[in-house]
Amino acid sequence: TGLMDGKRGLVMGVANNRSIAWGIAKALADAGAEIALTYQGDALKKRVAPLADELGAFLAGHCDVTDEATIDSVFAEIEAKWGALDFVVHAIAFSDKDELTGRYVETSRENFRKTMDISVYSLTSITARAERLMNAGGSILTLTYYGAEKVMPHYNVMGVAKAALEASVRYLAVDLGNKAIRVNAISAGPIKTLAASGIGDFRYILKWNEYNAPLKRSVTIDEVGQSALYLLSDMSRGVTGEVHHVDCGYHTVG
Ligand code: 0WD
Repeated sequence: TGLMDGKRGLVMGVANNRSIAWGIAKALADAGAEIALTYQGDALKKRVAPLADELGAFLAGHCDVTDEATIDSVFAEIEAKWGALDFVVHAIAFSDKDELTGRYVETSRENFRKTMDISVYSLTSITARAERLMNAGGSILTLTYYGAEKVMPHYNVMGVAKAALEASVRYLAVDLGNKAIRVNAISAGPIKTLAASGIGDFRYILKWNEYNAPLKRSVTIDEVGQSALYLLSDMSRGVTGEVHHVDCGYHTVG
């Protein structure tokens, strides 16, 4: 029997088979969970549909988190199909790549707003919907990065957004705690994904982590998936409001 047998949840942020959300979805499915995936736009639908098939997951539709109506429609699909929800994975972030290089001080108001809206507010918006469908024992997980805690080269406005995301995790954990719903984050080490390729000098950051992390390598999406399994399962039922580093130990030395 699997750790996640009988549990059903939504995984948001699969763009392709290199996405962290994909590593998490695979680990959940292997452990017996039933999964729903969303995609952002038709271009990604073509990528995500075959991945959903691979896991026997259902496609809960298009979701652009800047458009509340698309979030509502995803949750309506899930309510119609399952009636309830045990977990949600939020693996979504965006910033204009022209501002993920050079100096933070040059961040534009427009991109600051957009980055905060997509990368921070979306967790709150999704959590509010999830709360209505979630059983006691529900678990919500988001993805963050060490650039929230320390200045990392080129991470800029995304570091400021991740700091706000981590604070959101703590506030949401308090709000939902009396319903026995937990909210946590994984702070993942750098992994070469579509989103990461927008960050200036990403290969250098990756190498720097490999040289300096205690485990002397970078993490994989499967390793993030395994740790996510702990935070999304009843194994971690005493854990909420936590930011758990899955970074080969880099945060202890960086
Ligand atoms: O090194 C890394 N890759 C790390 C990533 C280290 C630590 C944390 N993270 C975080 C990211 O900041 C993000 O929150 O992990 C999360 C997942 O990112 P990822 O797996 O690295 O990147 P990717 O595979 O590109 O997935 C992010 C997806 C988007 O992909 P693209 O590349 O098309 O922007 O977030 C989704 C989209 O699928 N996304 C949106 N979804 C709904 N509405 C939106 C939106 N407006 N914008 C982006």
